[in-house]
Amino acid sequence: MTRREWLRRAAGTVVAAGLPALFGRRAGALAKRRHGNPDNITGRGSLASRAAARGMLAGAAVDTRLLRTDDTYRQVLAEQYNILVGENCMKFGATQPRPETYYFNDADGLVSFAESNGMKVRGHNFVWHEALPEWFAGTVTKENAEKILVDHIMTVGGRFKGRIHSWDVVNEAIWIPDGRPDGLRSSSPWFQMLGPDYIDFAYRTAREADPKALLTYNDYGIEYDNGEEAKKRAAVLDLLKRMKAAGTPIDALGVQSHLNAASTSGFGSGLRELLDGARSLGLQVFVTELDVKDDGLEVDDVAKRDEAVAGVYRDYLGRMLEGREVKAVLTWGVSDAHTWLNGAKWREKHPDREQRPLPFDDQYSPTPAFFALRESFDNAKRR
Ligand code: 9MR
Repeated sequence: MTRREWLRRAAGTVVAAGLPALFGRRAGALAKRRHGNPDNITGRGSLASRAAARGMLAGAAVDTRLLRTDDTYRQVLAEQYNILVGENCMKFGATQPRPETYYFNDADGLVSFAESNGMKVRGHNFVWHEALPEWFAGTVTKENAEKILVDHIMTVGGRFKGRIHSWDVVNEAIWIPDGRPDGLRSSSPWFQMLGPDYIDFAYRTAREADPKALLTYNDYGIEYDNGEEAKKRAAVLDLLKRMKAAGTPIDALGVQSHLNAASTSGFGSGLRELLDGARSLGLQVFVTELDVKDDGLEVDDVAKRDEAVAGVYRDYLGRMLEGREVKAVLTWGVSDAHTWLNGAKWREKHPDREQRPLPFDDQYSPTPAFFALRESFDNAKRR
């Protein structure tokens, strides 16, 4: 039996036996060995329930292939979260594979799964320099870019109108290495076609497409206390300030939170600045893509690496959830078996070792990060 077949069978057993989802015999034994006797992690023990008790949302990015094919995955989603986001299914390239053709099967599947389980959905994303369709480069010009942007936002936003908690309207528009004083990513095709105004324009269009969705600006590399991230953080806050001053409709800041257990930088005044900055502009804050890389750790022992990863969850969320700014925490994926961080490119230091960045391991057993995440909700003030 290959490992994959074994995993599939093990997952099947859990579901078929109708046992409390994550505690099939094997998963339960593993969880016990690693974490002592785990208390119930479903129902009132779930992430969703602990987050809700503090007026927050707990969520994860969803791989729609797994949503279609993996019963255990669906069960974990339904039990653990009260908000979902598509890891890829709502991106430009996924929803508009040809200039005149939109594709919504995957995104529709996500939204209906979420709704039938009483969960909210984040939209990710309308405007990004990545995940563009192949036709984009040869078709989009300075003359037609505005129309293409409007069509895209009105069509995709319109499709899910009234059903989206928050839309990441513009994603990752700040890139300090491009050298502009305002920090804008001038290498983005959107910038090159439309100039810096594409940002405000996209938000105004998104408001029209779905007036109820909270319009979010989402970025990464703004979490740590170090010079590089401090510059990016300041540029993000300046951008938000300019947008607010211009009357551009924006409701929230998404802090992606792709963290690194081997980082030599810590968390502190930078996060405070970010949260204070957002609050003073009247913006909500969402932790949108939390995960913790561990390939830089010079330790092979899994338990030790898991503890280090959990320590980062605890430290980071302890600070992020200290005040009342953050209303939602989503991880970028569910189980270590399916994380972008296990793509070859992201395992530079130890390419032979799988990363363990998420709250569930590859057997869907809760990891120490799960418990750290749950405790962070428990320790937070009600909002
Ligand atoms: O995890 C996503 C991966 O599967 C895609 O190939 C990639 C390109 O579309 O995007 C990844 O998700 C990114 C997210 O959309 C934006 N922030 C960074 C995430 C990780 O790269």
